[in-house]
Amino acid sequence: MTENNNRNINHFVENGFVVLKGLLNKDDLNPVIDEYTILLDQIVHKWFKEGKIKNLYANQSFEDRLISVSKEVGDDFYQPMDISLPPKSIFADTPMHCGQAIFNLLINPKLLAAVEMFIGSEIYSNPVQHVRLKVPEKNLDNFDLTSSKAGIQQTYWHQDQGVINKEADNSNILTVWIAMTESTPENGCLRVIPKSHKSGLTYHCFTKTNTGIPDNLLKEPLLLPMEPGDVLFLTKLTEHSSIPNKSDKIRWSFDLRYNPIGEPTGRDYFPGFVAKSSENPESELKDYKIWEESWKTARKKVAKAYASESKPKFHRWDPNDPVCA
Ligand SMILES: O=C(O)CCC(=O)C(=O)O
Ligand SMILES: [Fe+2]
Repeated sequence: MTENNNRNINHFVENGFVVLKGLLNKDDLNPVIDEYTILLDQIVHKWFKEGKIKNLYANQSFEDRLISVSKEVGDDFYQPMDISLPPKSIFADTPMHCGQAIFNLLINPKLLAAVEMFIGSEIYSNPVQHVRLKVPEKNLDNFDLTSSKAGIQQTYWHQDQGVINKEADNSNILTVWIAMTESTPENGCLRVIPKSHKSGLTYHCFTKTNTGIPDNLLKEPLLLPMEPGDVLFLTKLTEHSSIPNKSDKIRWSFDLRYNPIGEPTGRDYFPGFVAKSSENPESELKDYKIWEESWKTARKKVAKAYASESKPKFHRWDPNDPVCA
C-alpha cells in the first residue's frame, strides 16, 4: 500500500469522506458523454414526433440541448436518463438507461481498485445508483425540496443509510460520486458534514414540509468543489446534500455504490452484480446485456407488486415522529 493510499484511507476513516482528484480522465468519461449524447438525441426525436416538444435543438451541445428540452418538458427528461428505476412508483414501462458505457463505468478498473482500498477485494455493485443532471435552478418553475427531485435539483440533507431499508444496516456500503462536469459552489456542488459518520444514523423526515435530516440536527457543512474525473468516496453514514444550481449550465454527476459480496444492498428488489472478485474471478459480470436484462426483469416484478398494492419500501422513517413536526 502506497503512502498516498494510506493518507486517503486515513482521511476517509477520520472524516467520513475523501476526494480522489483526477482518478478518472477523458478516456474514462468521454464514452459516457458520447452515450448520453446519443440517448438525448433519441429521446428528443421521439418526443418531437409525439408533439411533446416543438424543436429538435439539433445544433446544440448535449448540455445546452438538455436545458432547452427541460424548459419544455420539466423534469420528464430525467427518468429516461437515470441508471436506476425510481425509488417511488414503478410501472412496466418506466424508462431507465442501461448502456454499455455506463456498465463500463460501473466496472472501471481504476474505480474498482479505489473501491477495493475501502471495502476489500470482493466487490458487489449495489443497485442504488443515479445520474444527477442538475438544471439551472431558475429553470425550475416548481422548485420544491420536499418533492425529492434530487436528480435534477438541490439534494436535501441525508445519509445514504437513511434512504435504504434496515436490512442493510450492517452492510459496508460505499458511495462513489463521480464528477462529469465541474461542480462548484455556483452550480450546486456537494457539501458534507465532516466526521458526521461517527454519530450513527440521524433521523430523516419525509413529510409534506420537511425532507431529509432536519436542520436543527446538523452541524457545520463543508463545500466540496470538484473537477470532471474527480471522485468522492462517502461512508453510508456521512451526512451530505447539494446546494442549488445558480449557474446557466448543467451540473452532471453519477453516484454509484458498492458493498462486499453477500451483504444486503438495502433495495433487494433491484439487481446488483459481482463487479470484482479475487476469490472467484469467474463470477464477475462482463456482459452489459445481462445487466440490462436483470433491470428489465426487476421492473416487471416490481411493477406487478405495485399494481397489487404490495409496494416495496424505500426507507424506514415515520413521518409522524415529533422530530419531523
Ligand atoms: O449529487 C447530489 O446532489 C446528491 C448525491 C448523493 O446524495 C449521493 O451521491 O449519495
Ligand atoms: Fe446521498
